[in-house]
Amino acid sequence: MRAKDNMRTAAEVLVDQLIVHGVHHVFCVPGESYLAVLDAFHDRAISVTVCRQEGGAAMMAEAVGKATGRPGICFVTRGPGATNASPGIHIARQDSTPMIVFVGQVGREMREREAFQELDYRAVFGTMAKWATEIDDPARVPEIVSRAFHTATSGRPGPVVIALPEDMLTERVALPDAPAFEPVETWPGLPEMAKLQKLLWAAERPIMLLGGSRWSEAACAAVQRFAERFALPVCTTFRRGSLFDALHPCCAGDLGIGPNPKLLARVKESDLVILVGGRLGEQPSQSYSLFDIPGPRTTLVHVHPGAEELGRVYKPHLAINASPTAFAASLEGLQPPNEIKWREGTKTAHADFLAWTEKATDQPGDVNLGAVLVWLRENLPADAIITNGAGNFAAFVHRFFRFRRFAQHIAPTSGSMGYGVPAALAMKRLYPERTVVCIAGDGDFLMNGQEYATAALYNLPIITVIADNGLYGTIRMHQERHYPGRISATQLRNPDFVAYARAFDGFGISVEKTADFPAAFKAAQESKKPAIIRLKIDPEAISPGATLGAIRAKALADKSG
Ligand SMILES: Cc1ncc(C[n+]2csc(CCOP(=O)(O)OP(=O)(O)O)c2C)c(N)n1
Ligand SMILES: [Mg+2]
Repeated sequence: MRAKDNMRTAAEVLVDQLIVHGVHHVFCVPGESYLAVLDAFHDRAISVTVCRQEGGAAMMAEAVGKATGRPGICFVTRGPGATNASPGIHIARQDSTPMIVFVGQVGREMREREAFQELDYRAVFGTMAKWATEIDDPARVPEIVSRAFHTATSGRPGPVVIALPEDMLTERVALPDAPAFEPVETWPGLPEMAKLQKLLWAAERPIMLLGGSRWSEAACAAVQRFAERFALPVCTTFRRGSLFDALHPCCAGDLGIGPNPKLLARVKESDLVILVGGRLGEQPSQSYSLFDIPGPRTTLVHVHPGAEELGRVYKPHLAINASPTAFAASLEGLQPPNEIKWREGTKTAHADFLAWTEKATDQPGDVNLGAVLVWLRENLPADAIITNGAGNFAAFVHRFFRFRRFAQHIAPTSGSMGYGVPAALAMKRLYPERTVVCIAGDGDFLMNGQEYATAALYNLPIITVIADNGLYGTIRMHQERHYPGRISATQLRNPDFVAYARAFDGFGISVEKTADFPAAFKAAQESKKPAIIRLKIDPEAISPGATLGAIRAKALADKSG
C-alpha cells in the first residue's frame, strides 16, 4: 500500500518509472522475490498478464517489443524463473527486439553465498543480453530504468536484464521520476544520401532487401513510395515479410529458408544491393553463400541502426548508420534517373513472386497445409495477425501467406520453437479487436501449449492451427538427407489436441480433409474461446517442394552413386 507522505518503496518507484516510459502491459510469472513489485502493480493502471511458464512470459514480452518497437516488459523470479525466461531473451537478442526483463534477486546481505536461487545475472546473461545489471541502491531506480529503456531501443535494439535484490525493493526513498525516454534516431548524412543517389543512377539491376527492427508503419509506407518512384524491386528477409506489401507491384518476395530460386538468382545477379535494417544473417544469406565475406563483389549498401553491425560480416561499399525509420524518411529526397533501366525486371520479379506463391503445391494426404494458408490469406480480415514458432510447417506460412501490412507477422528469426502461442496471446492482449491466428507444429505447440491456461484466464480467443504430422518434421527431414532411413528421436506421439483445447475450457476441432477447414475456422471464431484447430497432416508432406520419401530416395541415390 502506498504511504501518504512522498516516500515510495523502490518497487513503487520502479512501477511508476514503467508508467512514465509509456508501458501498458507487463507479462510475468510471480515469485516471492519480488512481492513488493506485485504489490505496487495493485494500485497502478498497468495490465498484468500472469503466465504459466517464464519462457511464455518472456516470449510475450518479446512479441510486444517486435510489434510496437517499444520495450516489452517481463518480470520473473530468481534462478529458475530467470533461466526459464532465457529463450525469450535469446530471441530478443537475435531478432534485435527491445525488451526489459526484471528478475528477482536474493537480499543484498546474503549475496555471493549462493543463497537460495541466487544467480550472477551479469555473468549468466552477459553475452545474451545487451546489458545485464543489478540495482543496489533504491535511489538509482529511475536512472537505471531510464538507461534500460534507452539501451533496449537505441542502436541495434535488444534485451536488457535487471536484477532486483529483494530487500532493496522494500526500502523507502523520496525522489523524482525520470523523464520519459525517447529512442535515439540516427539519421543518414547528406553525403551518404548523395552517394546512394549516384549508385542508383549508375545501377542496371538494383534490388532492395528489408530486414531487422526499428521499422514503423510510416517507414514501410515511405519505402513503398520510394520503390514506386524508382520502380525498384524490394524483397524482405527471413520472417520480416510484413515490412513490404506482398501485393505491391514492386514486391519481389521473401528471401528466407527455401526461397524462390528465381528470386535467389535475381539477388545474385543484381549489381546494387541495398540492405536496410537487417544483418543478412545465416538464413537470408543462404548460409553466408550469397555474397563474398568480407568483401562482396556486388555493390552493397548497408543501412543499419547499429554502427558495430556495419562491416561486422560484410564490408559495404556504402555504410549508412541510420535507423530504418530515419533512413526511410530520408528517401523522399532522392531523385530517380530519367530513364529507369530495370523497370521491366521489377515487373518480372513481382510476377515471379506471384506465380511462386499463388497456388498450394500438391501434397500427399487429405489435408494440404498450403491450401489452408491460401484460404487464410484470402479470407482473414486485412488487419489479422499471424504468429508462429519453428518447424517445417512454417515454410508453408512463408510461401503462401502474403503479408500486407506492418507487424502482421510475428515470428522468431532466431527459429525458436514454442513462440507462436505466447506471441498470439500477447497480440490479442494488445489488440483485442484483431483476429490473431497462430500456426504451429505439433512439436512446436507443446513447447508452450500450457499458455492456453493464460488464454483461458483472460478470455483471449486466439486460434491455433496445429499441423499435426506426428514428427519433429524439420529434424526428420535433415535426418533423411544426411542419414537416410535411420530414424532417431524424431517421432512423436501426440495428445488429443481437441481434448487438450477443451481441457482449458477452449474450443477444439480436428480437420481431416482440406475442404473442412473453412467451416472449422468459422466454428472456432464463433466459439469466441481460445481455439485449437488440429490438422491431420501426412508425415510425407514435409515441405512445399518435396516429400520425405523423395528426400530419402535422393539421399540414398547420392550415397550409392
Ligand atoms: C527451442 C527449440 N528446440 C529445438 C529446435 C530444433 N528444431 C527445429 S524444428 C524442430 C522440429 C519442429 O517440429 P514441429 O513443430 O512438429 O514442426 P514440423 O517440422 O513437424 O512441421 C526442432 C526440434 C528449435 N528450433 N527450437
Ligand atoms: Mg511436426
